[in-house]
Amino acid sequence: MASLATRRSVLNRGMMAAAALALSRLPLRAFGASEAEGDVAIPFLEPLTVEPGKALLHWDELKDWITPMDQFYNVSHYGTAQVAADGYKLEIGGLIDKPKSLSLDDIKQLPKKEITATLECSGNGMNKGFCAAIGNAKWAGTPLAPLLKECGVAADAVEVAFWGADKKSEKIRGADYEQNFARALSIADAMRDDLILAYEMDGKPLSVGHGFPLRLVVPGWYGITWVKWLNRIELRDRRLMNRFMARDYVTVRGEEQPDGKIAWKESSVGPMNIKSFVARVVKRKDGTITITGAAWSGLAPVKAVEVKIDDGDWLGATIDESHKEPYTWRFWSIDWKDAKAGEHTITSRAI
Ligand SMILES: Nc1nc2c(c(=O)[nH]1)N[C@H]1C(S)=C(S)[C@@H](COP(=O)(O)O)O[C@H]1N2
Ligand SMILES: [Mo]
Repeated sequence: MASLATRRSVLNRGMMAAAALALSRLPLRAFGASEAEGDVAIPFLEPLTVEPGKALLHWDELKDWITPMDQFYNVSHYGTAQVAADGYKLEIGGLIDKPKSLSLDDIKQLPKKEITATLECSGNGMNKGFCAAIGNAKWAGTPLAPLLKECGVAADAVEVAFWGADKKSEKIRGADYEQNFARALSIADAMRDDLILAYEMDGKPLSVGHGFPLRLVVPGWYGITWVKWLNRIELRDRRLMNRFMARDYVTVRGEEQPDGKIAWKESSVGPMNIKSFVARVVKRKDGTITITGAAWSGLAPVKAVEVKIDDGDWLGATIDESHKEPYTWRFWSIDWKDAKAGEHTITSRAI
């Protein structure tokens, strides 16, 4: 999980997904429902492989803005926690005036908010075998900020830690410590008005794998912060420096200093970086090649997507305006009219 960026860079380059295709040599696969009759998908020379039975995004079939549940990835570092709704409690404690203990029904009585947001593992795109750990879903639950305010956050609290029910023994300097999964946010980040404690995904109760009965949803931030099986929220006066804050999910980034030198800085993963991906290539009846893909970023919206074929110029792609929310991926497409038979490389970038 390393990224290099300098402060001077003008464009934020997305993950440059290069894909080679053969326009004539590979057998053309017949194509599914959403395309016009006669369209044929052109397979990539280096297809992304998805392990059978594993829920991962099938990029080459990308057409649903909301990711089908059976393609929605899972990452669970300490295995899957089985939490019964019966007897479940969310404890809110630490540096607050009024600690709370809420059942699932108590939480469902609170104001409900829906937000469609793209969830991506920060490791997504690290290597060819891990390019499909992303999905878009409609999450519903209760907003976090009013609940924290109601509890009365103490003046000396600096951080909010979110604990999951899943746990494992971690070795720290030679000794073993049982640890629950946890991530923390600064008070300011936790008080954003669009964070929710979600109990629904796409209109249904969260599945066990996605965090039943409750998970934190942090729109625009990488998945690591979206704590599943959430059962404790704790206000703290010192920073949590556990495995998932301070050892793993730490990026190394070169930042240009005033003297022009690069200083390497490590920081905990936070908002999502801008990325784009070439998903599908389809040959139309009239010979036009339509290239489609997705682009997404964390807190700032995607403004444009550009596509390059082989060593050609960057060409502006059309962004689908019918499907957008502030924290969701955007689908894009571009038509290529004068394609010659042979192998080609397609690269996309988002701005
Ligand atoms: N309790 C808990 N929450 C967790 C994790 C975990 O291991 N335990 N993994 C995180 C990571 S790294 C990611 S990418 C997302 C994945 O969410 P999903 O499994 O619902 O797709 O959950 C996050 N929340
Ligand atoms: Mo992740």
